[in-house]
Amino acid sequence: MARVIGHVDLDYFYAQVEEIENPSIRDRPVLVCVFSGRTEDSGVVSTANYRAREFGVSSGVPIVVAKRRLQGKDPVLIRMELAKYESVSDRVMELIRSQVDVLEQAGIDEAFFDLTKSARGDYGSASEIAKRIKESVLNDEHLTCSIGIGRSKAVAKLGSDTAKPGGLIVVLPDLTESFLGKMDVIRLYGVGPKTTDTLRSLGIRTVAELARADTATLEVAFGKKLAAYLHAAASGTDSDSVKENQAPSQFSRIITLKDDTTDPEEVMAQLAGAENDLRNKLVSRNTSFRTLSAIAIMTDLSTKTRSKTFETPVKDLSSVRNSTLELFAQLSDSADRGFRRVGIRVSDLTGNQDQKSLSEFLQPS
Ligand code: DCP
Ligand code: CA
Ligand code: CA
Repeated sequence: MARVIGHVDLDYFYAQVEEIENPSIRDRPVLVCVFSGRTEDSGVVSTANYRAREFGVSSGVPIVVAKRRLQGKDPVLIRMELAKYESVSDRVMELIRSQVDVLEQAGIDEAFFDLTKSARGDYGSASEIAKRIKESVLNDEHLTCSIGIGRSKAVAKLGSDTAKPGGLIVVLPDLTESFLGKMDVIRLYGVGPKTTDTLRSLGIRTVAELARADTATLEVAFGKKLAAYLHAAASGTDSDSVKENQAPSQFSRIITLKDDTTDPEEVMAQLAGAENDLRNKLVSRNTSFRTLSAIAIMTDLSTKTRSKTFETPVKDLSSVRNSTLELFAQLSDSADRGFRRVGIRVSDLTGNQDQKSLSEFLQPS
């Protein structure tokens, strides 16, 4: 059966999350910034929406430069809040994971997936599944994304890149060479500026030229392994499979409180959304936990945790809410200052890891 590989990437991710939270900023240039704190404007742009990109403002641009380029354009600058984007990312990944054979997360806003079985090797069916994935991400999270489908990871990634923003590109196996051909080598997955420079020095600029390049020459320049990958990627025959990510050993969610407080009831109320995210994550991964921890980051940025380990694995986080509340009450009793950020962590995970415990293994039922 023909391999059917997909790649999904969310559009202007951090900035899009901010737009969803505050739709009134949609038509203005939106910059998510990492402020380094030395002066008011020191730091860089983490990402920008497409409105801002029209004026040459994108990831990595210093905030001062961005402000100058957007003078008179009414830009919105927002402080980057990673935990928020991670939580959205987790939900999106779970949503997509449920619609594909295998999912391999490759970054906070992107993943490879395999559709070979569910599409039965058929690219028309794969296209339908990809459309449904896009719709579900839009319906459930209000986010737009771009998807590429092709016969290898490198082709799928180039597809989503080319489809951006908001598109879907299906590269039929027979059309792979013509799709890849004229592209600049720097656009290939895994090819950075350094590799590009070396390729240029060898007179190789396009993917087609790389596909035709002499193997021995590439091996001298890059070594056997990278040379083989480059050659395969350029001809769309890279054979690396989509691998489910390693099962993590813990999950956590941390939020910033609206006001510094140590009131456990108030903390629990503000944590409700995060707690629900964590609960759903465990459910969708069919994972239970034995250890529950409450985390508090104080106003002086020191961190304190209190943990409780249950006799038997817990499936539903909401069923132990009293314990979570109790742990925050303990943290509150010992606190000599307010909490700024709070979180819940679950660890000692079991289930869905496809790994039996040693005792189960030794005593087959
Ligand atoms: N990011 C960052 N610094 C960078 C590049 C990216 O902090 N130099 C963060 C912010 C992005 C996120 O990672 O929102 C995802 O990166 P992408 O490269 O996928 O870029 P975007 O999603 O922002 O935009 P695009 O629509 O081009 O995918
Ligand atoms: Ca992206
Ligand atoms: Ca990305």
